[in-house]
Order: sequence, then C-alpha cells, then structure tokens
Amino acid sequence: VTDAARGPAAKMAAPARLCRCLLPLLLAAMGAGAAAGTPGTAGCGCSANRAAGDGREEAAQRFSAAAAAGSGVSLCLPGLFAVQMVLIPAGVFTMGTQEPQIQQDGEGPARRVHLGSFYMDQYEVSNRDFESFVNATGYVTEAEKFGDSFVFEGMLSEAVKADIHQAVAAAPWWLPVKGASWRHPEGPGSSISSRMDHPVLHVSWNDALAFCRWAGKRLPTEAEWEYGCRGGLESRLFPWGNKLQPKGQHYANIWQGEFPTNNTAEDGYRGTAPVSAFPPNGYGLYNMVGNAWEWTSDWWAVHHSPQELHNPQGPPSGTDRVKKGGSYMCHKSYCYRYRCAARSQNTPDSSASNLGFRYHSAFANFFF
Ligand SMILES: *[C@@H]1O[C@H](CO)[C@@H](O)[C@H](O)[C@H]1NC(C)=O
Ligand SMILES: *[C@@H]1O[C@H](CO)[C@@H](O)[C@H](O)[C@H]1NC(C)=O
Ligand SMILES: [Ca+2]
Ligand SMILES: [Ca+2]
Repeated sequence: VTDAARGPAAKMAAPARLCRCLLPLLLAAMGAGAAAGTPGTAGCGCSANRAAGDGREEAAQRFSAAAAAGSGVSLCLPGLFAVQMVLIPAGVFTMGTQEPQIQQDGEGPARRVHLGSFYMDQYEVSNRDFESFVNATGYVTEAEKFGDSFVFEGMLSEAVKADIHQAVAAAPWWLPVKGASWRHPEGPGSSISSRMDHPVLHVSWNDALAFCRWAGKRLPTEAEWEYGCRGGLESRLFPWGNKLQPKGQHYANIWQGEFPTNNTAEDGYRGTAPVSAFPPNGYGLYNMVGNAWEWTSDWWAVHHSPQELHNPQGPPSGTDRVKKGGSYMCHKSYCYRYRCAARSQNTPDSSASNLGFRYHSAFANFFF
C-alpha cells in the first residue's frame, strides 16, 4: 500500500457551473431535503451540543422551505459565487472499517456500498459563499437567534473568557460565547474580514440545509461524503493514503502539539485555513479531513448492517446528525477523527467554531 497512489486529480476534476434557477424548483417539487428533527443531548466528548428543544429549529425549517420555494429568480442574478464542483464517478467502495480506532463511534463494520455518480463541491463552504447567501436572503443563523455559540477556549481573548461561567463538562475547552456567530467566530470583536476564503463556522445543520436549498443543492449523505473522502483509494485511513505526512509534508489542517494547551501550528494554521489550502485528493476535493467538520444529511446511529447497500441514506430517524472529517482542533491523542471512516455527531441546532459543511448535487448530471 503506497501513499504515492493519489489519483489523477486533473483528469477526475470536471468543474461544472450549475444553473441555480431550475434546481431549487426541481428539489422543492421532489420534496428533497430532510424532515424536521428533534434536538437531543447526546455528546461525543469532543464537541458541544445545544440543550434539548425550544422550537427554534422548526422556525429554521420553515425558513428553509420558504427559501427553496421562493428563490427561483434571485438565483439567476449574476455575480453570485462561482460553483466549483467535481464529478465523482459511480462505483462501489468499502465504507467504514474493520479496524475501528474509536469504538463508540460506530466506525465498523466495513461494508460494500454502491453509489451512482454525483457532483460534490471541491471546497468547504466559505465565509464568502455564506455571505452571498445571507445577502440574497436575509437569513439569520441559529447561533444568531440563540444569541450564542460554542467556541474553543484556545481561540478566545482573556476579556471574552472572563465573562463566561459555564463549560461543557466532558469537554471543558468548549465555552458558550454570547454573540459568537459565523460573522464573529470568536465572539464580539472578532471578524471574518481577513478570512473570507476560510470555511464558514457556527452554522447548524438547519442553517446548512437552508443554504443548500437556496443554492439548489443538498448535503451529501454520509456514504457520499466518505466515498468522496477516499478519492478513489480503497480502505485507506486518509484521503491521500495511510501515512499522515508523506515525505514530511502536511496534507491537512489538524492540531500539532499538546492538546488543548499547546497548538504549535506546524501545518501553518492555528485556526482554520483557506478552503483551497493543502493538496486535493484523487477526486479533486480539498480539506475533506481537517480544517472544518462537515455536516452530512444522515441521522446518527452506531450500529450498521454488514450487508451490501445501494445509495444508503442512513437511519430513518434519530436525534443527532452525522458530521465527518474532523477539524483544525483534532489531535490523535483525543480526537483521532481526521480519517475517512471516522465520524461524530451533533444535534441539528448545534453550532461551533470548528463546524461547517460542503454540498453535493445528484442532479447535475441531469442538466449537463
Ligand atoms: C454582501 O453585501 C455587502 C453590503 O452590501 C457587500 O459589501 C458584500 O461585498 C456582499 N458580499 C458578497 C459575498 O457578495
Ligand atoms: C509547545 O510544544 C513545542 C513542541 O513540542 C515546544 O517546543 C514548546 O516549548 C511548547 N510550548 C509550550 C508553551 O509549552
Ligand atoms: Ca493546524
Ligand atoms: Ca473539512
């Protein structure tokens, strides 16, 4: 097994500009998108969830539906962000692993999964992309409605920290910060102006869904995400192979140094990196592992059938949504989740300073 086996990115990559006028209408007509969920309180030890239900999720769902139904015209306006998607070929792959590294996460068993071809965004959704969406729709994220969001303590100023009196018991480095949101990732006084090409953060699953509907897309299923992550390689740990740092090079934005006290930023980034940083995988996808966690459309469950599956959509219901890929905060010592088979979860209304998304379209083929 060699790490030189990275696929021919250039050949696989077939950037497509999608017509964003027809797709939302098609998706709305087909009833695509997820059903409203019930917030839960399950924790994974490496992230923070909002406490159970207060009805705001339903409001976000209504907004999403309205956005999907009414956005046909605004999507035709020129000057919106350029969509960079790559065609992921149909195929069969091994999802999960027979050698789970984190037992309680349900990384196994390895199972054969067949997928049709689809388009996937090359990059995590950036602050610039999200600002286009907010400019066009006036969308208000759940973090903004709740008035707070979770921020990693290591990124906060002493002034902001002095004001906080609660933390997440299982993960005390997560602090709920008043005024933290996608525009103010480290709370009031912080800004994204120098980070427009970095992944948007503090977006809940519901927010991500609203964005995707506006853009005429949807979130990838966990299977699609993992297939994309593997980049055409079979059963490797990372999108580029089994060795974390081939030839000593960094291939992802994770944590170097002692977590959570000493972030040496050997890979060049203490927090997030631009969505186009580091080499792409064999399908031309960037930062599938590390940088920002990415929401998927699946409900969370830890028991999987070993049976062969075709285009699996995940469990029919649940309380948490699956997120994949790990983030700039991941270190092998406590969160070895920057692997394609790794997974974690949050309630659909949770948001944090390391959680974003990328999108997917099954329908692009139909038009191009
Ligand atoms: C959003 O609107 C603001 C104010 O008009 C503008 O300065 C900014 O460039 C817009 N952002 C995007 C991504 O178009
Ligand atoms: C952080 O870790 C690096 C590398 O192990 C070490 O050289 C440095 O002294 C540490 N810094 C602190 C503040 O502990
Ligand atoms: Ca880093
Ligand atoms: Ca990522």
